Amino acid sequence: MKTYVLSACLLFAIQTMNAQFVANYDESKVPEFDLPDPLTTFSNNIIGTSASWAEQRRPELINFFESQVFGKVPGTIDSIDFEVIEESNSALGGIANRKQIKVTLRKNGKTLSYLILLYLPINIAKAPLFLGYNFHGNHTVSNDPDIIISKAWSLNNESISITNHTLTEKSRGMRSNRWAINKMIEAGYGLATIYYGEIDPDKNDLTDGLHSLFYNSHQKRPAQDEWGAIGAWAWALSRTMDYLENNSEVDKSKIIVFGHSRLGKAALWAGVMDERFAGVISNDSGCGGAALSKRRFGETIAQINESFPYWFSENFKKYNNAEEELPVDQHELLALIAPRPLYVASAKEDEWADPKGEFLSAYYATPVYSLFGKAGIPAIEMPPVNSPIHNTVAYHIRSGKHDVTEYDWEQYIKWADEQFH
Ligand code: GTR
Repeated sequence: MKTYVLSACLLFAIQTMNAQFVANYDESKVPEFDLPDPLTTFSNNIIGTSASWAEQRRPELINFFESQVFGKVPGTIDSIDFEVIEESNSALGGIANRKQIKVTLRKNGKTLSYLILLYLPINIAKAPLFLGYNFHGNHTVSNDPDIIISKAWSLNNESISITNHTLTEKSRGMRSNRWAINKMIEAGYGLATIYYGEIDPDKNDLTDGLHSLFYNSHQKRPAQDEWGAIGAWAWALSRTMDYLENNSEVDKSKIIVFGHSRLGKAALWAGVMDERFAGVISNDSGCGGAALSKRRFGETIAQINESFPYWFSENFKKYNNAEEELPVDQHELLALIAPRPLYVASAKEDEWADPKGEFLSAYYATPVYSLFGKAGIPAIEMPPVNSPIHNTVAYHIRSGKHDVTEYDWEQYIKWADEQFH
């Protein structure tokens, strides 16, 4: 009886603790931690060449992130079709071509469809391209009246007129501030974007969306080491690449995958798993993205798994309040992108995402880039606000909040010009 009372108290205390999670924003309270060396294998072999990185270290790190963090993809798709359902050669006031492509995935007799919205600059035979998810429907990225409105479930967001989990005409163009499309097109880049809710609705329910195609007849959830929502979002970026690499107007050697916040986590994971992506941009991706978990600054593993229990694999929950047990950290996720160009960006007022942890992660990924003779982050001191470092590994911290701004896109375009043109 005593034991029961004690454990009930303990349970209550833990629940209360979670409900009242107080993020640490005090640098002096960051715990001491040992950061794993990306160039030492789990069995203590030192990696000294790019070949041994590729043969020994990269596979074991991928294996860890797959089975313990984002989760494995349980198999392959039976078939995939691409159909251009709408197009124009005079979009955005005549500066771009537009295509809307319906992708249909089939498995186990089930089907999932989503739409790619693609803008390409006119008069460029093969354009480099940014590919990234949007949060609230393709029609929110531009005022373009011909963008098809998704019927998929959406998180509500009254600031952009989304209620009843339904996307409507009211929010057309309301997120155009996050997508500097004219700047991209004028600089000679295309944009491909997808509404992430068409792949897996962002709610605590893994019975629907992409996961359900892969289930056997009685299954309701992925297995312990299988994908959560982020894994599904990342995987569909690769299916989108399957289309883009066969579009003759796109330069398939210059497709840069981009994502903000939770979708930045997905972009990083897609960039790791699919080496067809020539570059990766993580905008304010935070915990489970670019930020080091072991710092426990801002959002922590326990907190993200509590708020979003369906984002990562079940296995990742083993590390709730046990970051010291993790034999990896997120700098190694970044290192898995090497030698391809990688941009990590933070925002000064986005402490929840731990800007310093995002910076240090890029810094500690640098030795792997050095193995390939590529320049990363040269010094451990963070650069001042709005003073980007543009190397193969790039970083900036801009003034302002958790967001994607014109400033961010100006930097990404400038850096992409240096890396890819
Ligand atoms: C927050 C979450 C972050 C980040 C963010 C976003 O609620 O805690 O990890 O993903 O959402 O996606 O905007």
